Amino acid sequence: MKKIGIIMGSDSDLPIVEKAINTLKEFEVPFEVHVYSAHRTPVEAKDFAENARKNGFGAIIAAAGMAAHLAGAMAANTTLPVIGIPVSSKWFGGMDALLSTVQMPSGMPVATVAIDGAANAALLAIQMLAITDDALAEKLDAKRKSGAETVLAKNAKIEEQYNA
Ligand code: RP5
Repeated sequence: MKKIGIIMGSDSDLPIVEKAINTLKEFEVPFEVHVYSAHRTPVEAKDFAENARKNGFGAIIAAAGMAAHLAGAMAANTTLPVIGIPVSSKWFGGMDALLSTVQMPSGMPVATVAIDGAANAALLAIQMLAITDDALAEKLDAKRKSGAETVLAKNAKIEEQYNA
């Protein structure tokens, strides 16, 4: 199976990124985690993206806050799919990172999830791998089913409380 690369701009992003790590673990999808910054360690960030395909990666998740150029910098140096996680910060609540991540120029796509949406970033990466992996697709189906059952159980509780 291809690996997922998880890159974060700072170790301060880890509490958010852990949601992606835990989701990949749940699905038993192999991954690597690195701290590379588009601004502070641009050489290492570029090197990772340039070599990611030949190093066995299938997609890259890039998490960054503030002037969040990391996902775009990854995309500039690979044709693997890049998923951006805009990480929230205290000043603008993550709107700065959201716009920096999502507003890519034409020809250079970054699939951007919600602010701090790390679990969805992992799920999207897994869905990409599942295009050619039926066992992984079955796991995704099972996860959707259990998610629906959880919501229906909550619905039943609320219906009983208010509609009796
Ligand atoms: C970004 O700046 C990082 O992704 C992080 O979200 C933010 C703040 O970094 P630190 O100052 O906490 O290292 O590059």
